[in-house]
Amino acid sequence: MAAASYEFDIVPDAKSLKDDDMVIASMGPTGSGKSNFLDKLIGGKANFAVASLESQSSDVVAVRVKKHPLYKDSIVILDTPGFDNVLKSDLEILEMVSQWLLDVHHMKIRIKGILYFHRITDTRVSGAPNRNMRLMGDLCGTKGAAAAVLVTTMWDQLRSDDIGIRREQDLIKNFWRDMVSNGSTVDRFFNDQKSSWDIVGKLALKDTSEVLLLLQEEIAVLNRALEETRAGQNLLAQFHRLRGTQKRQLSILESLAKSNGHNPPPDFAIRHAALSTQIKETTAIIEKLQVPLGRKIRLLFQRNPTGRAIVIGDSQP
Ligand SMILES: Nc1nc2c(ncn2[C@@H]2O[C@H](COP(=O)(O)OP(=O)(O)O)[C@@H](O)[C@H]2O)c(=O)[nH]1
Ligand SMILES: [Mg+2]
Repeated sequence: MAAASYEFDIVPDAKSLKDDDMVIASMGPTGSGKSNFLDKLIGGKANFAVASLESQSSDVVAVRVKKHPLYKDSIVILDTPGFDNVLKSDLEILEMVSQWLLDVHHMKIRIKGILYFHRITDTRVSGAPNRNMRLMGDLCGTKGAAAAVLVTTMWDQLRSDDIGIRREQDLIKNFWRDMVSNGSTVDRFFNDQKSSWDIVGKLALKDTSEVLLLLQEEIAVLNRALEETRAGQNLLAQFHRLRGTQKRQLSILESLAKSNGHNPPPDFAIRHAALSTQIKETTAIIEKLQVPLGRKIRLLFQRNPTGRAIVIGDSQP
C-alpha cells in the first residue's frame, strides 16, 4: 500500500456519530504510542502525538478518518490524552473514557473495539503499564475482552525481533492470559501506515456486534455509578493503598525528627507540609469514590453483571 494521507474530522461528541460507524477506542499508558498510531493511520502531516502531549488537560479526542477506499467515512478513533503517570490520572482517564463509552452506548452504537497499547521495549511491566492493564481488564470484563486488541509498539526500536517475540510470549503468558482466553487478540505495530491499517482492518473484520463492555453493562444496564463499577472500586482500593504509603512516610518523617531531639532536619517543614497536602488530596479522591453505605446495601441485593472483570497480572500495582 502506498502511503496515503487521509482527510479527517474531529468528532465533537457521541451525538455526531452515525449508526454504521466503527468506533475504536485507544487505551494504554502515556508514551505507549496511541497518538502516534493515529498519526500513522491518517498519514501526511497529522500530528496528534505532539498535540496530545502539549494539551495536558484535554479531553478524549475523537477523529473520523474520511474517504478511505474500504471504510469510507466510518472509522472513528478515540485518542485518550497524555497525563503524568500518577494514580490521579487513572481516575481522570476512566472518567473521560467511560463518558464516551456510555454516550456511544446510549446512541445505540457498538464500540467496535479497544486498542490497548504497550511498548515492547519495556523490560518489565510495572507502574503505569501495570495499572493501565488492570483498568483495561476491569473495563472490558470477560464479555468485552473479545473487542480488545493488545497492540505492542516500538518493534522498530528493538535490537532483534527475537527479544520482542520472547517478551510478547511473556506478556501473553503472565499478563494477558485471561484477556486472550476470553477472545482478545494480540498484534504488533511496526510504526508505519500499512501496519496501522492492518491492525484496524483485522478488527473491522471481527464480529464484535454482541460485545458489551463490563463498564457499559454496569453503568448503562445495571444503573451503577462509576464509583460502583469494578473499575471504580479497584481504583478506590489503589487510592487506599496509596494513602497508607503516604501516612507511613509521614510517620517515619515525624519519628526521624523526634529522634533528632529538638533539631529536625532543615527541610522537615517543607516535606511535612508536602506529605500532608498529598494525604489530603488522596483523602478527597477516596471520599469521592467511596460508595455510601445505603447504596452499598442496595448493591448487595442488586443483580450482578453477567460478565466479570478480568484480573490482569499477578503482582500488586
Ligand atoms: N520508533 C517508534 N516510535 C514510536 C512508536 N510508537 C510511538 N512512538 C513515539 O513515541 C512517543 C510517544 O508516543 P505517543 O503516540 O505520543 O504516545 P501516547 O502518549 O500513548 O499517545 C512519540 O514520540 C512517538 O512518535 C513506534 O512504534 N516506534
Ligand atoms: Mg497521546
